[in-house]
Amino acid sequence: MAGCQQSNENANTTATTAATPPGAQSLTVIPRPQKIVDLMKARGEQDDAKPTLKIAMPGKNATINGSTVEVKLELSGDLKGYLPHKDPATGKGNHIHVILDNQPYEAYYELGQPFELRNVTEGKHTLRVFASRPWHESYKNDGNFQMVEFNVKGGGDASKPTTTKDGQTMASPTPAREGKDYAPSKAGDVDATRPLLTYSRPKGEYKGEDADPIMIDFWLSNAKLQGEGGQYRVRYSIDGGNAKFLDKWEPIWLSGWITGKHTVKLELVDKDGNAVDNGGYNSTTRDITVTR
Ligand SMILES: [Cu+2]
Repeated sequence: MAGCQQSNENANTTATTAATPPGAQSLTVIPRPQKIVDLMKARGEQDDAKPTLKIAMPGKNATINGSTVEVKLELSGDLKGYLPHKDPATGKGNHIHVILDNQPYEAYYELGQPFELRNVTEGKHTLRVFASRPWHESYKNDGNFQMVEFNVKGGGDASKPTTTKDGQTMASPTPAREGKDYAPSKAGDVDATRPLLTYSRPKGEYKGEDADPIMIDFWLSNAKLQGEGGQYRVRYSIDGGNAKFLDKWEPIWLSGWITGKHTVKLELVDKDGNAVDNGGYNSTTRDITVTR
């Protein structure tokens, strides 16, 4: 009996496909990791900061000629020592999450120089920004989020696949700027005054001790969740599995990820569980990879 069961288990676990099937892993929500609690203590008052972030460029409804869009941000408010900066030793630090359309965010560390959105395709786009901590948890105070719409004329070639030139800096007299080559995308038909869920984490690749637990975090505009006196809920599902709900606007940490590819879906729903659409941005699925 036992031997039979064991061989079945082996058969199941070796049949690894591209995406992890639901049920192959059991995820649990765990409290904020001690490592982060300790970091917060070490940071002093910073986690009580109330950053105010404004997009100085591109201007609201501005038209940009060419495929490179310069982003300039103004950070003010009650910062309590909060300052975006990448520590060269650890590669970590406070940073801004910058989101073109509904693509995965990019990290922007040194606000003294512009961040470049490169190879942006022609047409209408949105840009969303908010200040985050070294472990990618966003500040959630009023004022720490801004979205603008802008237009690109003569932009990047949408028919060409985008190649990331990470590490491949062209010879240039000016220091390399932070920036990102973008895959083709366009703005959703989004209304900034309506409920808007902005997907933030997780994204990309998770390795070693960063792969467990993994944080889910998002920004919420014009909507209050049920646990905070509102009518909305955030629904999430991992690897296409059962829907779970978040009724407070705060991050959660999920433990128990198995190695491989996973999908994370976040959606804003109303009190009846119906999806609340806003230009397609309120339902986002990201692929992440866990390696060990
Ligand atoms: Cu981040």
